[in-house]
Amino acid sequence: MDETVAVIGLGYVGLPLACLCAKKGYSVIGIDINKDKINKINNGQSPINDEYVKENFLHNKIKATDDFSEIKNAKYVIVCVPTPVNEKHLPDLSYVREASKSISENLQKNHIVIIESTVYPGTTEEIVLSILESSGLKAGEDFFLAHCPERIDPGNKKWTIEKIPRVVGGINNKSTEKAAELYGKIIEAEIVEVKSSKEAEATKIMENTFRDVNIAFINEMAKSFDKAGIDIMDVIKGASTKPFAFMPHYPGAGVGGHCISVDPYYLIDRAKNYNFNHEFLKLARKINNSMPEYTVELLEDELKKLGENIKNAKIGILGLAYKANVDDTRKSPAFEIIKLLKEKGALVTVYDPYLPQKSAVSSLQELLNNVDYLVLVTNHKEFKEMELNLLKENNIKIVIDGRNCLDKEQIIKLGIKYKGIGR
Ligand code: SAJ
Repeated sequence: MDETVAVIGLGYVGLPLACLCAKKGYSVIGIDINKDKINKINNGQSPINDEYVKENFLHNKIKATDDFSEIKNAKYVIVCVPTPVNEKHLPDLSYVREASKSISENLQKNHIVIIESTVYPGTTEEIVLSILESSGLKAGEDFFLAHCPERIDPGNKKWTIEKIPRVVGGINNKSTEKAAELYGKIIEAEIVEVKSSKEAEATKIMENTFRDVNIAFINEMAKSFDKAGIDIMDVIKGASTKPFAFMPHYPGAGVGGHCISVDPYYLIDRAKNYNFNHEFLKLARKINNSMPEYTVELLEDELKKLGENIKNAKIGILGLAYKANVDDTRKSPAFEIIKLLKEKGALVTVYDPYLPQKSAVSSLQELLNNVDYLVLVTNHKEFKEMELNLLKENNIKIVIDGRNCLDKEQIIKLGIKYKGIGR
């Protein structure tokens, strides 16, 4: 087998990985179910709006296809398919199962199969392994199987895929070694081998759950400080002067994205299997899921102070994306905020410069012409840098700053009511 890498799933994780492997000299077979994506890649176009991909898109070294039999020509088969939760917050491993089945039908001796998708601890050695062994080949001997959690941070120019350390754990030592060998060649950072695929799966879940609980902590502090009249951003600035043991997180209108708002549910559900109740993780999810409603309540409080009613109030939503300067709306809190406002009879106009096709207007000025109140949900640089006098000129009466990213003092000086989350 030549040094060919097959990447299954060409999204925010798989496509950067495919580009990195091509950049490091591997032939790459990119497999996806989306024909439009396949055609775009084979025509030299990136199907996603991702800086790293745009800069490293060696499309002539990436052959995109939906034909799984192509993996027979590869040495490595890396699975980067989505692992969402359903509407009941339960893990949905259907994509991983489907990919494993398709791989199993084309599995070859000495294949090195690596799962990068975020899954709960035990998935690789319990679910994936048995599907692959239905090929008749023996895991750990005839083929090798490991987990190496993805650590992509879309839009992060400093921590690009080749710069981020990786953790690798196999279903046996040989699998760990063989998988680690690939990452040692493509990643310019530390590759850490852990005891098994379970420890590798648990590493990713823990690092993202750590973030979720810390965000929930600061969100609860923000709610408390709102009542106490304390400016939490000032307090975070103060606490951040502590050179050890404090790690700043920031309150906001909610926790979106396909990682932080999802991964904890994978562990919460898995732990039921061993009769453990993750009450703390559940509480953190509950707090973070309450932030969209909290943001709407802040607006209602400010409207009441002006003697205004939310019904028929003309409200502008700044930002649909789940985080700053990306066009990704997965699990964005904006959707819950819009839904709640509409349920209360408000007239909602959405503007996100990264999502023109999902915006009701084509510019900030057009938005300001049509609304009386603003709720900022995404701290895009366009909003952080906007000329605040524009708000005064367009008679904006209230600004709810869902990411505490605007100049509170200047807005108040303009005679506009300002409320942030915890300030
Ligand atoms: N958020 C807060 N307060 C914070 C940080 C984030 O409310 O202090 C919100 C954001 O607005 C967003 C959500 O949480 O709605 C998630 O933000 P994020 O910065 O964690 O962005 P993600 O979802 O892209 O997380 C990725 C993760 N990377 C991987 O899973 C490989 C995460 O582990 C990283 O920590 C994160 O990027 C990062 O640090 O940028």
